[in-house]
Amino acid sequence: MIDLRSDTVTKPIEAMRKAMYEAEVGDDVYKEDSTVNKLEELAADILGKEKALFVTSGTQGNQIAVLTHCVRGNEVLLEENSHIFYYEGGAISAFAGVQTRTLPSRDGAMDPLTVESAIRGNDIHEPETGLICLENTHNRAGGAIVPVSNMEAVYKVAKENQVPVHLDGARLFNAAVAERKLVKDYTQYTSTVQICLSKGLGAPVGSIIAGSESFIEKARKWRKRLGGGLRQAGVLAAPGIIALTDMVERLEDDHIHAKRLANGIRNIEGLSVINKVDTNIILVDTSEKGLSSKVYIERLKEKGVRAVSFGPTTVRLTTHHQVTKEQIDKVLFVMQGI
Ligand code: TLP
Repeated sequence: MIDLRSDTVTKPIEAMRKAMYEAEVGDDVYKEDSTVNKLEELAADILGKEKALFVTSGTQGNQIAVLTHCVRGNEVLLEENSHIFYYEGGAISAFAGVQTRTLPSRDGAMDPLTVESAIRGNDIHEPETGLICLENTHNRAGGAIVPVSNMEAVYKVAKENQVPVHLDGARLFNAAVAERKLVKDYTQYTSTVQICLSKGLGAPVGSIIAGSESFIEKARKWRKRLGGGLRQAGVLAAPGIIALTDMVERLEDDHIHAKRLANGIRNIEGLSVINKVDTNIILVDTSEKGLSSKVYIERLKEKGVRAVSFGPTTVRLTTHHQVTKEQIDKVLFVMQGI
């Protein structure tokens, strides 16, 4: 089976399993796990923030960020197809008691003027804007890179209005590698950031949130309240260190594979690639084949290829470190036959 459902399906490489076995551990709720501490220091440095916190998942990291930044009754501005709005089970309203206000975008980049006009202040009738959320790369926009210049413009507006900015950077390293930038180039225009260790970077579990020292102290308490205070978590942090040190540069291979796959798909009658393919995600429209995404995905599965639906006639294919060039060519062969 060639599994292109997501880059979350990747299994830890041998060096990660070895590091898990050998990890020095302690009780992380007492901040005594030296491997977790090392991962958090490394991540804070890479992300250009004062402190970082190891959390169980991207979803938990985003939720902790909203809980820490906001109070109940706040409004959160976020892109209309963002993961926090679309795929987190309504958690920000369920847990943080905030309401969402979604804004349109072009390939994940919201217009700073639209953001500015959506910010609400202390009028007695209105909810106050507690947070602006960005996502880079943007998943539902097909792994699209939100330009640093756009992030800078949104951050400027946010600062002028004293509203914090949280970045869902689940795949931020994909953007940085594709644009030959540092992740700090993006995170300098955010108050806080969440990055996933368990997607293209290949760790089995975990995410990082990073921000100011006072933010992370409050976030640590929210993590505990949510049951995310882990004990000998060094066994999970150890592969995270390898993810950040050894697995970043190789994301370029995933991007090369994605472009190869997209180019091949463009030559198949009845299929069209509907995203820019900036990074490791390809969105394919199946409508001209007269097939729904569900049926198309079933046919792929029968022939040993897995994908997910991103809409009635949209299929998402995602490359990752367990997909080789030969497998990409095999997928194209399969798709030519459907
Ligand atoms: N995305 C998953 C699914 O939830 C859709 C995927 O397969 O792409 N932010 C972004 C931008 C994400 O894409 C994801 C996961 C998350 C946050 C949540 O991360 P986890 O799965 O660790 O909670």
